[in-house]
Amino acid sequence: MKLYYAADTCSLSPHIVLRELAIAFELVKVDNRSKLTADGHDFRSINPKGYVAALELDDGQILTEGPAIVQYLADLKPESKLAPPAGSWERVRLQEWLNFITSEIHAGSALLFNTSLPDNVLTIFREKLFRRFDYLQTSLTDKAFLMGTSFGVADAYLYTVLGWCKFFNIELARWPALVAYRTRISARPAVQAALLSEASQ
Ligand SMILES: N[C@@H](CCC(=O)N[C@@H](CS)C(=O)NCC(=O)O)C(=O)O
Repeated sequence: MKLYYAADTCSLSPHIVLRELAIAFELVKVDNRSKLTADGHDFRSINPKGYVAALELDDGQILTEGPAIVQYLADLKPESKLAPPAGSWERVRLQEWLNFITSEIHAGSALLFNTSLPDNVLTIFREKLFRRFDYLQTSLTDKAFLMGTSFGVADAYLYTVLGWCKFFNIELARWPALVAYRTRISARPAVQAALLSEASQ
């Protein structure tokens, strides 16, 4: 299996999941500006959407979209319990979280990277994002992880996108449950290993 990734992006989420599951994989860096892979291929010929993450399976199929990739990976090792069984009500709850993260937090934060937008527009997007953080603060006040007591794929994703606050000068301390959540997840060996390997490539 190969994971196409770029540092400091959403591909950290499936990267963490691969390491949590102890699945053998190759990491291939993508230059998101030139769209070239570190081994010299045009990334768009691998993923025509032109963005990371992309997972190449051993049979050559390419799977894209972070929420789909992490669920696919978790289902390879159901005993890891990184996702509830497909078809269960709990799995629907996981999908509810993944969709919230992708559409509200990931997409909502991505807008803030666009510094060509006027300040008043960026303020509107920031305030909308802050309302989503308020909701997360309430949700994570009385539980360690999004799905309850154990770490799962939605946590790998939320951890990843919350990490972008440093790029927008958003002080996460305003949401103490989110700070504690990030600290808890940062301490996981798989997370440390993923961060280290992305930083050293
Ligand atoms: N819908 C995609 C979005 C992926 C995405 O936004 N990737 C960003 C990095 S976080 C990217 O590679 N952007 C480069 C580009 O769009 O050219 C997913 O959820 O996987």
